[in-house]
Amino acid sequence: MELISGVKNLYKMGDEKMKEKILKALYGNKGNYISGEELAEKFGVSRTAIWKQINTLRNEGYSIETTNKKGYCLLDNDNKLVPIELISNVKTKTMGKNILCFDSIDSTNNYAKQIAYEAPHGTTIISDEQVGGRGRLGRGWNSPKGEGVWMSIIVKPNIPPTEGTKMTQIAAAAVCMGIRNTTGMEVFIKWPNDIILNGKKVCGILTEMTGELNQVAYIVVGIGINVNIEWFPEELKDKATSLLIESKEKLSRKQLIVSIINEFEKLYEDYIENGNLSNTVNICRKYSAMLGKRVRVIQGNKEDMATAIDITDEGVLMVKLDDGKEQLIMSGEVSIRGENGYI
Ligand code: BTX
Repeated sequence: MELISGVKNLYKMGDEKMKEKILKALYGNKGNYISGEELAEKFGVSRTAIWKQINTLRNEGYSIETTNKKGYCLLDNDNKLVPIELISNVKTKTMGKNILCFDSIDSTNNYAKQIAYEAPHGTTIISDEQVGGRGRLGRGWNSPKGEGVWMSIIVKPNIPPTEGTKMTQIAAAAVCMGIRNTTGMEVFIKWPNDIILNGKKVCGILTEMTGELNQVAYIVVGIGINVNIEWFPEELKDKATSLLIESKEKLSRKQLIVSIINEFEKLYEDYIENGNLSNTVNICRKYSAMLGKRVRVIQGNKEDMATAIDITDEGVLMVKLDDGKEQLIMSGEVSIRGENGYI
């Protein structure tokens, strides 16, 4: 597990701090040269010290060009996820204002849970790849390197645990709007935690909560989006897709991340500050992949056919069973599948 960089590092002493400062200066001047002399003067260190840090940054994967005369230039590598770049582009108060980026990790949700108590609200963990990505109920989540958004946001809402499932609805609405706004692609929400594109799963959300009986300590909202994945293993081929497969275009993960964090904060604040879930629910209804459709309601060994008829103001799915009875479905209790069984 290698931490590329993060604001957390700013609190470390010496080299790490200097490296972040240099990166920030290069990033602020992206595509242009800054001389070693200028950097050395600016930060009160020798040119050799600057050169040493530049080499470390290069080893971490940053594309930094050097010429003797002009100095150093950070090249625009659109696929590299850099905390400062993401942090300076989000238009939020707290969400995504502390971002940690990893090269590889087991699961961003696992890491988020490890640091959740000390991490500030809104801290976001992103990894280029996950080697132990998780879905619900111990299922796996395929997370290949450089081709997806694998991220977890830590939130600390002042709510009782019974309200925690609303975070999944808020995240689903934010991802749906984020993808629609940045790509124009017509994605839909399969209640409670999947985003669907052309009938296949393009994103999954895994919300994990810790707390006392009456009070949530933290919630980790894990979001996995198949962005530039070109192919899926045999067992996923029929049910999974990516934005690239459907649009035939490589897309910017950065723009997508920034847009989702912005949308997430808006909907989150609306609910936490104003007790208003209606914007979230309206998005979940408007872009529902389920309403009016036939669904299978699976509870333990029991399976019933039904029609999805509404998402309530509380974000709960209402179905009409074939025997005519209406039933409210709480997420986590029951598994809902499309009629064809794929998603
Ligand atoms: P889920 O339980 O609804 O879906 C998991 C199922 O989806 C798997 O059993 C498999 O059939 C299918 N699947 C696996 N990988 C993919 C994929 N890349 N695309 C489409 N379908 C797939 C969904 O759980 C919640 C997934 C959350 C993933 C994020 S990524 C960041 C964070 N960290 C982490 O470990 N999980 C979350």
